[in-house]
Amino acid sequence: MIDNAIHVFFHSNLDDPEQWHRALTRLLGPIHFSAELECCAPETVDIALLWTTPPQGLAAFTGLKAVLSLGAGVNQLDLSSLVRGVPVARLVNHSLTTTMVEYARAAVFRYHRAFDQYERDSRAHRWSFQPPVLAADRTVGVLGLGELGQAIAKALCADGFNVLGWSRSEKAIKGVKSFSGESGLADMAAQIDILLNVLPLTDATRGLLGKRLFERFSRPVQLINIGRGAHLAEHDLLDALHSGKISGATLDVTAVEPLPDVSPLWGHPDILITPHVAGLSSAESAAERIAENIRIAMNHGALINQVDLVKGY
Ligand code: NDP
Ligand code: OXD
Repeated sequence: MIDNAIHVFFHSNLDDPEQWHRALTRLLGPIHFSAELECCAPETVDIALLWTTPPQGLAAFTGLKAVLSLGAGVNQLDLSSLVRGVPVARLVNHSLTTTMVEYARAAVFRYHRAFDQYERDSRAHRWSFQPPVLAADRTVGVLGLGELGQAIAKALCADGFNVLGWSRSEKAIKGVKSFSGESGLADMAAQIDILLNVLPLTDATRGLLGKRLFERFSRPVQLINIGRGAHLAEHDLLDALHSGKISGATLDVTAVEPLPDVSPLWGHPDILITPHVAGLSSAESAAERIAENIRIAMNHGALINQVDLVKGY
C-alpha cells in the first residue's frame, strides 16, 4: 500500500486490469489499484473505474470521489447503492468516436451499395444488377445527436447522404435536419431509407425501436442499432421484417449479450449480427481521458462527460 496514493477500484469483465493499472501509473505516478473487492478496504477507495458494478454494490465505498464508466453508456451500471452526491462520468475518447463513425459508415454503405443483396446473390450464384442510387437520394435518420451521433451524422453528411437527426433538444448541425419530440420522430420516420440508432438507454428510450415507430415508415427501412440492445423490441423487428416494413437489420447490440444460441435473430437472412464491436477503446487509447477525470475528481471539480443522473445519460 502506498500512503496517500490515489486509490482506484477497478471492475470489468471485458477490460484487462493489468493494462489499466500500467497505463494509469504511467500518467498519474504510483497509485493504489485494486481489482478484487476482498483485497481492499472499500472505504479507502477514491475512484471506482467500472464497466459494470461489482456484485456487492457500491454502498461500502463511502469515500468515493467519482464513479468513472469504462463505456460511453452508463445503463450497465447499477448505481442504486451509490452514496448520494458522488458524481458519475462516462467515457468518450477519440478512438471510441472514430471506430463508431467507421462502423456506422460501413453499415450504411453496405445497404446503400446493396452489398447485403449481393451477399445473398453470391451464395445463390445469382448475377443480378442493382442500379446504384446516389447518396444524395438516400435519406439516413440518426437517433441521438450527442457526442457520437453528431460525429456520425457529420460523417454521413460528408459522404453525401441526406441526413436527418433526432434528439431531445433540437440541434443546429450544418447539413443535418434536426427533429425532436414525438411528432418530430414520426415526421423523421416517414422520410427515411436507413435508420441508425445511437441513443443512450434510459426509461424514455427503452423499446423505442418497436412497432409504434416502424408503423411510421413510409417505405421499407434498413435498421442499424449501435445503441443498446434494449432499445429494440426484437419480436417487433421480426414482425416488421416479415411484413416488409423493415428490409434489413444490422445489430451490434442485443438485449442479452452474447446473443443466446437459440435466438431467432441468429441466421435470419436479413439480419447481420456483430458482437458489440462498433466502438472500441483500450487502456492505451482511453487512459489519458480517465486520468484527466481522476485528477479533476481528486480536486472535487466538474468531471468531463459528467452524467446527469436524473436524465440517465
Ligand atoms: P450522449 O449523451 O453524448 O448523447 C445522447 C444523445 O441522445 C443526445 O443527443 C440526447 O439528446 C439524445 N437523447 C437522449 N435521450 C433522448 C430522448 N428521450 N429522446 C430523444 N433524444 C434523446 O451519448 P453518446 O453519443 O456519447 O453515446 C450514445 C450511446 O451510444 C451510449 O449511451 C451507448 O449506449 C452507445 N454506445 C455504443 C457503443 C457500441 O460499441 N455499440 C459504443 C459506445 C456507445 P440531447 O442532445 O437533446 O440531450
Ligand atoms: C460503450 C460501449 O458504452 O462499448 O462504450 O457500448
